Amino acid sequence: MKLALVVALAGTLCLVWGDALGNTCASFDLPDPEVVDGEGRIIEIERRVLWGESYCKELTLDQLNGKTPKLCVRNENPKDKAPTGCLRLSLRHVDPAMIKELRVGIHPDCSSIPTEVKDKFQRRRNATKLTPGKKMGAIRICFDEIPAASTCCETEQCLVFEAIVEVAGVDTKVTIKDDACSSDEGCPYSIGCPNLINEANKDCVPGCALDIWNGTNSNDLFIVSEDEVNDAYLGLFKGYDVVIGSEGTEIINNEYYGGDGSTLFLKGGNDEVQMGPEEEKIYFGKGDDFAESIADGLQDRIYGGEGVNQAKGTFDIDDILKNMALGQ
Ligand SMILES: [Ca+2]
Ligand SMILES: [Ca+2]
Ligand SMILES: [Ca+2]
Repeated sequence: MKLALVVALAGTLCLVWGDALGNTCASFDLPDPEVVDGEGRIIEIERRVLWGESYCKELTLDQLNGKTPKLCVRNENPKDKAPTGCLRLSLRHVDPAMIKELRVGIHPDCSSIPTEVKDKFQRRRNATKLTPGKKMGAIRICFDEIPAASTCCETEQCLVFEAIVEVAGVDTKVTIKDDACSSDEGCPYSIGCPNLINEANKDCVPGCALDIWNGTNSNDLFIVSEDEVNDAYLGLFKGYDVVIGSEGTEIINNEYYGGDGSTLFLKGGNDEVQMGPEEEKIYFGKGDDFAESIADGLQDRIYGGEGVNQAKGTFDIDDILKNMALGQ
């Protein structure tokens, strides 16, 4: 009886305590991962993970040295084959020496952003408080800082950003300039909870020197580690898929399946992508890379990076190709 009362009291206290402290995106359990791959084989996936959208937005700042300044949002580089749970926001084409202050916040809803600066922006960085040797080009925010009343898995949140940049000797407040954002500078920001696939999960036929990584028919996050000996062959299947590649070779097959889109960060190595009928963003790095496209009526973006890069197949007129030569 006494024990039950203590447990009940502790439960109530926890609820009150939880409310007082405020729950965050990191407070809620994520759904169980998928149990079969896109071929219907049973595979072991340990868990889902929170993963933020990647995008770049223009700023209320004129061109600097002929380039358009942008804010780019990325998930931090994974550590130990898993996401860190934090996002990194960096200013492109702005000299870090010009940046006086950076502020970022993410809230559940663009219509109810707190007005007080300290509540509106969960993270703030000021140039006057920098440790020596550090630069002001970027700021981070983590899922355990984003207030949440329920799970953030597959939700659209609201991102707010401000910077103070010294332009021609004058401290200037800079915000995001984008049609998709609301007047008080809130931008829609999606948070997903893909299956984390961080190891090969299917044997290749004997004598084959590829490691096969099969995805599921839902959203997957593939993280290929740098210590892979063989080339990695990845089948993404359906869903919205993200691949964090390695400095080695990734061969991506998206040709037959299609899905809700994919974003591929393939880094170095001679990487190859057979593109599918979906909206694809491909960031190749160093190395001689190859993409084969099909015209699907959706805007794809293919960035070749360094090296001799080639694109083949059919394209839509609004596809963006950078550092990619068109082959036959
Ligand atoms: Ca998938
Ligand atoms: Ca690679
Ligand atoms: Ca390249």
